[in-house]
Amino acid sequence: MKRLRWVAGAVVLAVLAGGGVAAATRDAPRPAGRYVTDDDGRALILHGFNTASSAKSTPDGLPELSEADVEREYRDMGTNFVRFLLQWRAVEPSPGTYDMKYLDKVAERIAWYRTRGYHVMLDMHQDLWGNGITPSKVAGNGAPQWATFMDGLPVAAGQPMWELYYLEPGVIRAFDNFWNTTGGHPDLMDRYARAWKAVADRFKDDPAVIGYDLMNEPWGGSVQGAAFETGPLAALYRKTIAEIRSVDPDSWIFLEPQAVGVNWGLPSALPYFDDPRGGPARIAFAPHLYPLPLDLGDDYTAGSREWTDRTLGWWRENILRTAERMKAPILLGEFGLDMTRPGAADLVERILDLTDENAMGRAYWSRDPGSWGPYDKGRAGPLVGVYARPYPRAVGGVPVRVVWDEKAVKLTITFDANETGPTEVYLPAATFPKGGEASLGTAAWDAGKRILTVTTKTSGRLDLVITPA
Ligand code: 9MR
Repeated sequence: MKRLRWVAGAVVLAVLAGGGVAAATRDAPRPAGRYVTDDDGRALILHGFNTASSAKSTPDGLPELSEADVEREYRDMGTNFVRFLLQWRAVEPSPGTYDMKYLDKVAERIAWYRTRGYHVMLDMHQDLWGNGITPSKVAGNGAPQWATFMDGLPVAAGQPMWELYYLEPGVIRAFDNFWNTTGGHPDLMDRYARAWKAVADRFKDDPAVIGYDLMNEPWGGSVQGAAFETGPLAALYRKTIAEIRSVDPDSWIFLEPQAVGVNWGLPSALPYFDDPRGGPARIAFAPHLYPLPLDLGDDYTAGSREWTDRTLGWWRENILRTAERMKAPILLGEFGLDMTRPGAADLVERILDLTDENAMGRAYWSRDPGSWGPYDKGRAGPLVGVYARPYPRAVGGVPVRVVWDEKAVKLTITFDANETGPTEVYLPAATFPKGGEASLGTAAWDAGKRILTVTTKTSGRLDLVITPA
């Protein structure tokens, strides 16, 4: 039964994706070679977590997280990035009023990351529009009640998967009113864009804040696919980019495609966006990856593993193609699964390899306690070992390829050196107990942070190989 279900799902996916997949195999795109950069212009390999799903339902919109949690995460896994969840309901509790106390509390949490050298991306999170749309116990979150207009349409309780609430008439109408495809609420998108301006104004000078993820997993309501992505979604992005740039010319802006379909490997139609900042654009593409067989409850084993691997291939090609059109670096903003299921650690490893090889940052969903997360009941689970992986967190040039060979205990970073600064490599204790040796340049080992800083030539293509000291 279960097998039938995913086979059916995969067939539907393959048929839907038909055109895109056929094109994909003819001219498989190459990694974009574009990177999110730090203040010195070094390429960043962003490696971290979504923090945290708990923010969706806390009354104050803050995740359940302490500074000790951040410290533990760094000690255990050496992450350098967090996709930090914000809630529009908390930013703008009533129309035009921005809650600066909430933003101060967000700033306090950002400081926990800043002192440990992290980059923070703020994510305006939503699922199923808002906390107001669903019967209680269902995880709708994000939009404030005042921006939720369901026009009396129902949302039936008891859906077997949370995503199915997206198909309920009340939820669809709430989105249609936001996108103003109903014609009844022309002000809502502007309000959203101005809420982002308030956030950007608050954080534009915070050196840890690398940028803004404008909307989590956009859903078009009754307008779907290319019509949605090039229509209302692009309109929202243009408005919001303009508002943010009116106060903050420097932070990166991360844009997500429609989630449904694209998360499974279908092509996105998201267009190129102009960045009015003056100077090179700082717009990045931030899709998610949730292979359909696993979404439907299967494991990364046997036949479903094969279909999942095909999905990863489609996803890679279609994402690279969209990023090329957008001329944008790529951040995989979410991937994740129940780590206690068979094959789960293998899939995470695969996705880490895929992102390394294709110049993408990544953020695992999510850093909440439980079977998906790194810790369960306070104890480290199987994810911690996989995620504590050697990686160059900043590169003094443009990376061409990063390859972690666990068997040989060898990390190879191929990059076109420029003059932006030294390369910093995180080396976990399990594989590099005494730190690392660099094949090129001069290296300094910080045993406390487990960072090897390598100063190399500043021009030409380099193969920097790191092996255990
Ligand atoms: O893991 C989350 C689950 O506990 C919630 O019920 C659900 C609805 O809020 O959201 C899940 O997280 C999703 C995230 O918000 C968006 N991308 C997919 C994530 C996993 O389903």
